[in-house]
Amino acid sequence: MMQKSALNVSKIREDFPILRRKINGNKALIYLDNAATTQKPHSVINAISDYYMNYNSNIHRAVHQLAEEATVAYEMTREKIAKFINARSPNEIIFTRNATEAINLVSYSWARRNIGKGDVIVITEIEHHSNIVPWQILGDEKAAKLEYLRVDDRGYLSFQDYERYLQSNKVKLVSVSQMSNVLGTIIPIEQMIKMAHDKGIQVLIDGAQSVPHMPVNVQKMDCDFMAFSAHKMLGPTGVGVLYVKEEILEKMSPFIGGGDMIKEVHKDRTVYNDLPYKFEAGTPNIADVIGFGAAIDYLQAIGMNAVREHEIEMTKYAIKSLERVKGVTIYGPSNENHRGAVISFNIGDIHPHDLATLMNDQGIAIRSGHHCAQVLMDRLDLSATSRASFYIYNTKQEIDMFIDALERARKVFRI
Ligand code: C6P
Repeated sequence: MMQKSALNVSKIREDFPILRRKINGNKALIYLDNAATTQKPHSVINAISDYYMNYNSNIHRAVHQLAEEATVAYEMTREKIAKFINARSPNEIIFTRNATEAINLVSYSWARRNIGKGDVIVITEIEHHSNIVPWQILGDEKAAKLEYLRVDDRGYLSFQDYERYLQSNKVKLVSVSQMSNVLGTIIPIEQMIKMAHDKGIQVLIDGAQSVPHMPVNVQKMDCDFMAFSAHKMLGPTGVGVLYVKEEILEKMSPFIGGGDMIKEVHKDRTVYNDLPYKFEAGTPNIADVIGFGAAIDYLQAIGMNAVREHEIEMTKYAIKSLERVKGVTIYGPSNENHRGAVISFNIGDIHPHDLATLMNDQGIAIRSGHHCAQVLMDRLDLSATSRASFYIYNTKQEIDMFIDALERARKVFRI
């Protein structure tokens, strides 16, 4: 079957060596766990090994040629990311280990100064644990309150609740995920940010699931902070990004103290380095930041509008196909324009771990469990779901094979 797609998927697939892997002896790998982490193209793998083979060196310190080359490559990635999300300046881009650390950086360096007793942090019921636990820790420490915006069964937010919290004049921070990693729901964050800013409240966007899958423009959405991870967008593990508006970053306290984040250290005082280095203490993950630069190049070359279009097409096809499977319940918005390419579902009373194990027998990688979103699971009265999530290299043929495998599983469990 010819595939209609905004992307040349068969050409893209050639760039990903792992897609030639066999699972369980002879089963072609069908990788549908992209919300957890994506696969890496040759260009990313090569950029990392090129650094280690040809110019491995520490950065920002020495004057020798290797150090100069490594520094330029590292800083080039910062510039590429700034362009990718349309930040005003590369100084607004801080490298972290992952999205989780980026959110924690905001909680330690900004929120501990700006949130106090009786203040309120507003998050939502769809949040990943990474956007819940840091605020619980802060709330316990500062006697601040954490409020959850309720969502309906499809993951749509209650704007009435939101309006009510904002009116209370106690809210100091709104921190929301742009796209749910369980339901796929895309949150209308531009509207949320505008409403918060009208009250002088800062907004953090957890972009871990959105930045890899759709065009994201931080100046247009006007968020104050945004966190995301390289490994969910073709890049290596161990690198995350925190975007912060420069005027806010200038007033933030350091996160971790040590080398590279300082200009001068004396017995009794330290002068911190310029932005963004003040927030990057110690030797960073140089090789993987450079690898991330190659991932950004790859995504820029195919275009984020085309990525989003391809995923809408895949999601629509997958939902239609899944709906025909007897006993299936699909969670999240039914309109593919309101959601990303992540589909959580259950079939009858088959436990998601059992289903994922049967899928694996057939070479198909899906995720099962609570997806680090237990508050949402409680809200939906579920202990777990199965989850299939797509990216640029997935095809409708793979979805057909996934559906065939589900039908076989259904028979095994007599559903
Ligand atoms: N979600 C998933 O399978 P890290 O682990 O820091 O790279 O990303 C954390 C994170 C934050 N926010 C959202 C919305 C996320 O989906 C994730 C990671 C993975 O759904 C691993 S649990």
